[in-house]
Amino acid sequence: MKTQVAIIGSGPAGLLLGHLLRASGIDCVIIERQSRDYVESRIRAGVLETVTTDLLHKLGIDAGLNAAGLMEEGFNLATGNTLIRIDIARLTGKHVMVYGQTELTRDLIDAAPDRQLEIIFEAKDVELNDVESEQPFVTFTKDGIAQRITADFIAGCDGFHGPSRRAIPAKKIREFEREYPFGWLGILADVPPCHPELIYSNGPRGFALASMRSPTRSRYYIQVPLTERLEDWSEERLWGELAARFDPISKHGVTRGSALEMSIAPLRSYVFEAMRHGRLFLAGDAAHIVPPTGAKGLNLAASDVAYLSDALIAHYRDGSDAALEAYACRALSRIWKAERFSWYLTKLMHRFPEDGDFEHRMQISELDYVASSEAMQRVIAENYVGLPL
Ligand code: RFL
Ligand code: PHB
Repeated sequence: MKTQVAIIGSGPAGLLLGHLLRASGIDCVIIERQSRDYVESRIRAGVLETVTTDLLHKLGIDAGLNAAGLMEEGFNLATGNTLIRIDIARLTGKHVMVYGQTELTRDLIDAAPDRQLEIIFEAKDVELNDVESEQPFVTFTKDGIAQRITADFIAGCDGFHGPSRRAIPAKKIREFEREYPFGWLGILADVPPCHPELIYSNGPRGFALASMRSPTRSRYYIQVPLTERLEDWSEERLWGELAARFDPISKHGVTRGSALEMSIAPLRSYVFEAMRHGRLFLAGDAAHIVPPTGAKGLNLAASDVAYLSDALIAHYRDGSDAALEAYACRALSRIWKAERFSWYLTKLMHRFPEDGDFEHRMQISELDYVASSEAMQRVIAENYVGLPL
């Protein structure tokens, strides 16, 4: 089989890229390791920047977003018993949308057949070959049969654990990494949110986040040590912890309900500084990871593929490779700024086991400063809504 662009991975990066290329008449195939059911049921991000929602509107795959997305004009940082509202609408003239990655992924997969975007699910042993040549190809097995797709380009959109990054020789790369000594324990439940807008809290019991998916579905997280296992947490214990943190500061208090999902995710900052090698281009979590504080991961995947699709379209339409040459540099400039903001907010809002009283007072003092300074609030708001492309 032959195509113009072979895309590895059907997460947000691969799906958005596939649709953007198809909208310009470029042939592409998405090769995904997991089943459709698995991909559609992963619970992850919830906050979309304008960069991401603009792509959905441009593609016309926005019925779900228009019907169920919640416009957020502000969010809150909290210390102990005080809420600091960051009025993003007033400070930036923009907003973010609460719309789940799960729903966004489902919308993009549902829209694929009508737009002749082929997605091959359950592709095993995916390998990238000859990426330095003019004729790279991807091999895999599907239903026990060996397959080979030759392409002009390969887009590695296969997340942090996929094979694309490893197809780049070690001597061509630089990696930057920071692992955090804690994870986020998350719960999703069909209960009304405790507060009209998100709350990121750094209280005496550690970090917690109150988020939502809809007026009847809540998403909460708390910071837990990396040694903690899911089995250590009954739903009851987690609801008790959330109530202790959010009842004093939220408008409605925490409503308990049975969990639709509970999981622990480690926190990491990571940048892989070779987003291109020959005819292979990386996008999304395949090339970088941010801690979820600040909600940047999915949005960075979207901005990467906005740059990459423009560059591939210029190649096919105008015969110009200038944008392909500039891709890594343009994408990394935005990625590093999002890395900085996610790291900053993570440092500000979590309890680090190695920190003493002094560092904690520094956090409290900085939050106190944020509460009193519109300039500080504007910096946070500008980063939260997403920097321009
Ligand atoms: P994905 O979503 O990981 O998709 C990669 C796809 O590649 C497939 N794959 C392979 N396919 C073929 N062959 C192989 N060998 C393969 N190996 C892997 C995978 O099955 C998968 O389908 O990467 P992508 O597309 O780059 O998207 C990135 C986002 O998913 C990620 O950055 C966000 O979820 C991060 N994130 C958040 N981002 C936000 O912008 N806002 C948020 O509010 C937000 N909250 C979060 C988050 C991530 C979290 N976790 C679980 C890490 C909250 C959490 C808890
Ligand atoms: C979520 O709703 O899952 C969410 C919201 C904000 C974040 C991270 C995750 O910063």
